[in-house]
Amino acid sequence: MTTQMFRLPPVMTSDELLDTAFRRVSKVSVRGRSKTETAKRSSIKKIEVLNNVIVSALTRYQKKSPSVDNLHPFYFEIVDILVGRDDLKRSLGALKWCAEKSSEIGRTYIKRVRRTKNHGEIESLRKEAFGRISSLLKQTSNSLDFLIDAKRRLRRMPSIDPEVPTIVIAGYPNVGKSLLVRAMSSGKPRVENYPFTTKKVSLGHFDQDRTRFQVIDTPGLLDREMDKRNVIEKQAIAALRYLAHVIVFILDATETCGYEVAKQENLLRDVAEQFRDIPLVAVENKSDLMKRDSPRMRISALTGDGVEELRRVAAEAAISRALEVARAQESR
Ligand SMILES: Nc1nc2c(ncn2[C@@H]2O[C@H](COP(=O)(O)OP(=O)(O)O)[C@@H](O)[C@H]2O)c(=O)[nH]1
Ligand SMILES: [Mg+2]
Repeated sequence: MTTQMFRLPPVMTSDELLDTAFRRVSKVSVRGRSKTETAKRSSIKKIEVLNNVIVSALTRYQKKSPSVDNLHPFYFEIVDILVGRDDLKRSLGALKWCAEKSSEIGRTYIKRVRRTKNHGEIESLRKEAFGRISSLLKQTSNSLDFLIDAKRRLRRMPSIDPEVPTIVIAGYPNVGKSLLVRAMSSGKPRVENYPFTTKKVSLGHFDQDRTRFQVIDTPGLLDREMDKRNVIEKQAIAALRYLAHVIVFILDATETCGYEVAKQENLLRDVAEQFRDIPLVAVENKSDLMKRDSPRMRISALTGDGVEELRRVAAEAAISRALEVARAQESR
């Protein structure tokens, strides 16, 4: 399974590719023993060059594009959201078709040039071959444009390793998610794109019992009630299912975040429902601001109080979930 980021190769538009190919064609210079032989060899070479430049580019685009089917399910979902896996497959398939068709045209015309006895026909056959290959490539321009656009969209892919046990932090805005990612991480968290939220997610790491864990927050995703979301946001959230080994849900009992506790409890229920099979730890943050008894773990992302204990609990839950996932994959 590919865990690397899904990247497409650089792709040229059909016009750019034709320009490149014709520039190469213009450099062709061959000689034969007679005028007719020179004309034949030159036309054959030109058709070959045009065809080779186009076919090798199209083949390269196709070969260098990672297969969607081998993607980790987290990235599979994200690629599907960002570009649509069916459209992506269709576009790559169109390139393959175009490359085959172009080779076929090239072969046919080279044969015809070779066979002709009529000197005047050589040049017109070459022109015909060029015309047919050019218009074939123009028919594929939509697919090339699609891939160029897809590459741009895929820049919003987060570079997260889905094989690393992952703690996903959820909760309303301003409850302390970002600060907690920072408090739990050994270094400074990285800032990443996540599709369909304009907000950046923080991504940190820590080591516990010689295992590396990653912690990620979810602004714009798991920070308001589920029924307020559109289809795409729901899909973006669903992708988290393949990433999260444990969810840490933050409550802010001080309500300095601006949301009533009752509302926060509703979101907690939503998230628990959405990620039913994934362990969930609910914690109360900002313990430094307010003393109170609670059956839940109390922490302060600001002072670091209880963070060590949370790291231990979350790591333990993440490991058992990771084992469960691995076992489920084996028995498949
Ligand atoms: N006193 C106190 N303030 C906190 C604590 N955690 C977060 N904050 C503050 O709450 C605000 C929102 O925190 P932030 O991490 O940005 O919340 P997010 O929107 O959930 O990511 C910031 O001003 C933080 O400094 C805490 O444990 N104690
Ligand atoms: Mg934040």
